[in-house]
Amino acid sequence: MKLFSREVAALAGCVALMTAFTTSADAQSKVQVPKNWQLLSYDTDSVFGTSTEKAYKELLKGKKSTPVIVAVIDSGIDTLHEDLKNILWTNPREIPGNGKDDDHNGYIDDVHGWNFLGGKDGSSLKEDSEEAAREYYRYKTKYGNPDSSLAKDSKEYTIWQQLQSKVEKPNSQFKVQYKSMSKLQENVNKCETILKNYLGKDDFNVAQLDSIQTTNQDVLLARNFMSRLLKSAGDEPATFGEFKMEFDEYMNELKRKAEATDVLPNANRERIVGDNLEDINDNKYGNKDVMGTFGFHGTHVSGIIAASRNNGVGIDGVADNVRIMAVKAVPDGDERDKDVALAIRYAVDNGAQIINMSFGKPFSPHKEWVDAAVKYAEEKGVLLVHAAGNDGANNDSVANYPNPNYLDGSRAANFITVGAISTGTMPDKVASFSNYGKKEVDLFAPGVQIYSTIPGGNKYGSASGTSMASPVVAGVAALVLSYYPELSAKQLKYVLEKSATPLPDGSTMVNKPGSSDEKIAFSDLSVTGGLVNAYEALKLAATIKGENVKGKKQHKAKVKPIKKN
Ligand SMILES: [Ca+2]
Ligand SMILES: [Ca+2]
Ligand SMILES: [Ca+2]
Repeated sequence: MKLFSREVAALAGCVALMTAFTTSADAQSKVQVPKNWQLLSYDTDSVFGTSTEKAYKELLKGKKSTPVIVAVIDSGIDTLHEDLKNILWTNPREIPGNGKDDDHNGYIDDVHGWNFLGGKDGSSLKEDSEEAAREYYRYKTKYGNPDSSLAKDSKEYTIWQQLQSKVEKPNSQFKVQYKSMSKLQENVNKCETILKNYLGKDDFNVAQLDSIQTTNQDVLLARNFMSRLLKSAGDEPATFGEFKMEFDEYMNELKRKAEATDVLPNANRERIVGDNLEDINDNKYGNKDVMGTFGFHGTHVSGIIAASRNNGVGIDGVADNVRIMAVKAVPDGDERDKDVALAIRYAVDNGAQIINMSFGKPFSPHKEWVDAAVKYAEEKGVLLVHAAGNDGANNDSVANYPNPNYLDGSRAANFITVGAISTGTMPDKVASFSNYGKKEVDLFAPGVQIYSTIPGGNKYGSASGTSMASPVVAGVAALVLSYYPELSAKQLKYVLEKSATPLPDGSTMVNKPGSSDEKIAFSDLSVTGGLVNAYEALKLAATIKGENVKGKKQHKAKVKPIKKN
């Protein structure tokens, strides 16, 4: 599952309430922060950003860097976006569009990456089920019969009971919720049609709505309804189109949960992708379409890492010498262990040095496949950066996959798990949705109201989630590696974590994620107790003798220089 936009869930709840009232009480307003707050510093800007701009100014002027390939395993990327097209990885040995696998890596015409959700006909799997529903269905055939003589004290039976309480019991609740939200969705759609016709525009924002003057009662009602709805979404300058995309995603999630026990969880996958889901060696499926139609999430994540800096348009990514490799493996719903494992292997085999993984799920039926891929990345010196999750949960006690804990009991040394902090000026510095864990979450990074690239014609917008915090860290890792290319993945992890900064004295107590009023020391929420800091990481990297001479040579020759605009 993609780990962002949880605000939409809250929003949908608040909208449902709001529609029941007729008062014009303003929805909660958000603190205005600079759009690039994740790059700023506490000492100069009073936000808990990464001190990236400070690092460029004070540490990196005139220094040489080496290109770093960062794979983004995600929902696809808008490869035509003005702020991304120049920083995409291009497979140097693949001739585009000739229907041949020129570099013999098993994937035909993989120019900017690969789509493991692709079908033979060029289409893509957008909607997949959730892993809990897939597991529920699998176990049901075994344990679903109440007369079953299977041992009720086995470990499997315990999992079956968990699945029942996670999937079966809340199902009727989700059905009710989906039904009532569908009514709201109908209203949204009706108002959308009225307003688009009246304004003669494909999209609109709050200011445009508020300036409508008319005696047409339908238009007035639609204006009032929509204006309040968008204001409650908070994330200014949200356009209706932006809101609609997130709202639809929320509705799809609700639908998946409502239908979890009624539909065959593998049907879509089998129809569109058609691989053998139980065979990891059946690995040459998918297609070249890394863009597709649902790349909001992957496009946003990629911009955070590496959107072209100082090119006069859009935003600045964290790192200025990165090539983004697009590996599509995350649909709406939960990603498959098989795709995750093969996506990691694809990235490693094609030269990625860092892999961003802004996704996660509570069950992993083929963890052995993912473990083997993580181990493979570890052997090849590739750093994995993973989002901690958005359930406000403690990862030390709640499972969140993938994770660095191998089934054999050992632990991956190339794996960083990232929690999200909020804008520095707010009292709740830790994002209320962020997962945490003194053992399982390594550090925190900005993950609320992050402004980045979105697909559909050189657009930009804000999103929140540990999905946004993870690429901030991947970006800082890439920045450090590009100036210190001899660092191994293990050293890179050490540098980022060792240099993570605590909250300043006097503000170390934070709201505990997932609770309404409990406080906790920020230092107890992660292994390092700190925030990623590019400035401190680069200073520390300068003092370390790198051990990765081989890796440097291996990747250097494969990358073309970035075209300047
Ligand atoms: Ca190929
Ligand atoms: Ca080709
Ligand atoms: Ca830019």
